[in-house]
Amino acid sequence: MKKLLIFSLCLFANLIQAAIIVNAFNPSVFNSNLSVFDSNVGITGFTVEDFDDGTLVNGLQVSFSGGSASSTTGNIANSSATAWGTSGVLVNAGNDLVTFHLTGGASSFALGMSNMEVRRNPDASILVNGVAVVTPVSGLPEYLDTVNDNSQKNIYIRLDAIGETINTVSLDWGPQAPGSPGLDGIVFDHVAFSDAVAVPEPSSLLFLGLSTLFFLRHRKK
Ligand SMILES: [Ca+2]
Ligand SMILES: [Ca+2]
Ligand SMILES: [Ca+2]
Repeated sequence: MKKLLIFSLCLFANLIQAAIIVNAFNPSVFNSNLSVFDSNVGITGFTVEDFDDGTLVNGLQVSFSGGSASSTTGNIANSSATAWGTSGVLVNAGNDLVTFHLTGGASSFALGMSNMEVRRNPDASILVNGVAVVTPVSGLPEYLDTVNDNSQKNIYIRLDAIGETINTVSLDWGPQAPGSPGLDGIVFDHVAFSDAVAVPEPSSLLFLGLSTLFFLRHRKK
């Protein structure tokens, strides 16, 4: 019984170490009433960056193709057709890797993506803390791409961390498709995140389990 309990605790500690839950939403959930949209995708109360200027909200930085992280960027465009919030958007501007840095950590992170083209970069994937969690983005059933060109919202994704902190979220284009007309230009918008929550270390969970065992043993006597 004791061995089983310790084994279960260790298993539990392992399970909560690396869980990123991917919640994907088809563009049909978009609503120009942003409080309705935020509710539809589960980000009510989150901190939101809508890219109406080149200054990012506190807690968010961005880097391009392995460059240094910055809280300001010039890669801003205006495109109400592809925006997931107000009309300003972030563009990759010829870079095949874009990384969002959560400087204080986050328990959830969400973003809208538009202008994706499978014909250019079919393997575009999302990494959390350097580990791939969605490969490829276009493989998600909620992904919409009817024009394979630069005029459409493709998908909104919310990532929820269980038992870990999100420090970085990267979009990695992967290799270009054979005969591709060039690197895909992608639009990001309505990036949202919630503060990190304190996560108990696996060792403290084990300590808690052993303390409980000790308590149970002594209660029996
Ligand atoms: Ca916007
Ligand atoms: Ca801003
Ligand atoms: Ca594109």
